[in-house]
Amino acid sequence: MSEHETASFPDGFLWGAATAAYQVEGAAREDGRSPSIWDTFSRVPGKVRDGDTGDIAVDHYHRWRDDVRLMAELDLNAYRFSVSWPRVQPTGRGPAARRGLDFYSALVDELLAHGIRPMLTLYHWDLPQELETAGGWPERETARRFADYAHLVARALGDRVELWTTLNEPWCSAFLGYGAGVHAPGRTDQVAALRAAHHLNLAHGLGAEALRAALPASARLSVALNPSAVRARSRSAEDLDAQRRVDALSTRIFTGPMLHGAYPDDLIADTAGLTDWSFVRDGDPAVIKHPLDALGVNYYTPSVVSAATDNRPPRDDGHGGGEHNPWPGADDVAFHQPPGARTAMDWSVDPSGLYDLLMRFSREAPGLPLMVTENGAAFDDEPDPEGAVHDPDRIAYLHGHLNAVHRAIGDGADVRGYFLWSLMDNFEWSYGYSKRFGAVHVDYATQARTPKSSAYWYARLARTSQLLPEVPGMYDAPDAN
Ligand code: PNW
Repeated sequence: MSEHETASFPDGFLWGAATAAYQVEGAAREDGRSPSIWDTFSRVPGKVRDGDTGDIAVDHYHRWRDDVRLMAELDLNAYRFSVSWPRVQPTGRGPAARRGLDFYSALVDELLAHGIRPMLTLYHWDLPQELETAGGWPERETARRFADYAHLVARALGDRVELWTTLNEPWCSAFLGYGAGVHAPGRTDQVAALRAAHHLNLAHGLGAEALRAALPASARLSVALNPSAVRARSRSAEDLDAQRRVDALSTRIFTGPMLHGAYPDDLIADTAGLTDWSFVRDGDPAVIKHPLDALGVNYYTPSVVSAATDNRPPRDDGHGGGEHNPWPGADDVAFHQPPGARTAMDWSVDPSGLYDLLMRFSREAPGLPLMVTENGAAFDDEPDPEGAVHDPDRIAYLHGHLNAVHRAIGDGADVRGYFLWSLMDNFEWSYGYSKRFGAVHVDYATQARTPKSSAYWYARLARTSQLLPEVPGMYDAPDAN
């Protein structure tokens, strides 16, 4: 099957788009919501571009009905969103905030009324600030709090939501949040980051147990990871070792315990100079290995690494450009810009990384369905004088990556769905509103939503499950469908 033929996706394939609570909701102080670590962090001068915050974001907390209508108009059959922990359990402990839960309950009902399957992520980085003040993810207690929160959400929404995801990208939470300090809570302590990774793993396991106990048997549990498609710059033993180490720190630190019930020996050896891992207690790996119904893969760009043997300039690995290393114990690994076209994030476009990851997990975890829980690109999209937003670069990006997904399915990977990041432009973490990942353009002054060409392109795909060979310019108007 070549890129010049139409590619058919399986029946029942989920065609979705994704968002996350802090990135879209706004309404930061409404209905009893308390601050999350991102409310705090975004107020620290210099941490988020232009001093942006999620206070208003794209006002989805008030515009959700219109947003669901838009999803329906775009023929999506699934929507991946996250629940804001501080909105439904403001201090991270104790009883639920009823009005916060009511918001998600109404959202779920509206999605179902439009034939859109909700996929709910419990944690997309917005830890209640009170839990961070008590120590945050480096502390074991936070994992127990998460399980309690998971139970509370499951009891409220479990009768209608079938697809559950515990965590989104725990790598970012642990290593960008506690190691590099470029994400909330902005700490720069490599041991704290490793402890955070373990307690996020434990939160996943305890959370999965709590979900199972509260949900009907038909519920499907998953986690969304951002595994690295990491390549060595050369075949030298040193560069291959750099690749192995980054693979351990980015991916196997999570898939080891989650899929196989143990941390990789090489990871423990590589980090022996930092920690003896005594924060991992007997029994933890068995909890973390709780059976999953799907594995979510978020993918944007590959990495290229080498051993750094000389004095090199400050690292630039595309993780926010901070001065603190998000790779504990790997100060002697250099990151290089992979070849190819770049997005507005300066991330290189290379769909083969997605293919490789899907094939890897289909071999590593036979029988475990896969979902592409995020894939997409930021470009500098602006409306033309008529108000239309043409984004041929995004169409090309999506087309290439969906071809990679199709090729993986043809080669035996059991991929059940694809979620475009993102439904609409939103708060892009430390980049604020400066990076637009949406298929739908948002005018931040008016909150007007305008589907970009890529949204119409994707709608056609969602409607037909047929990926056509690329014809440049074909989707530059809504009526081109
Ligand atoms: C993911 N990195 O974030 C998140 O799940 C989304 O919330 C986010 O908007 C999207 O990808 C685009 O960035 C990432 O530095 C943030 O490697 C940073 C990195 C990876 C993913």
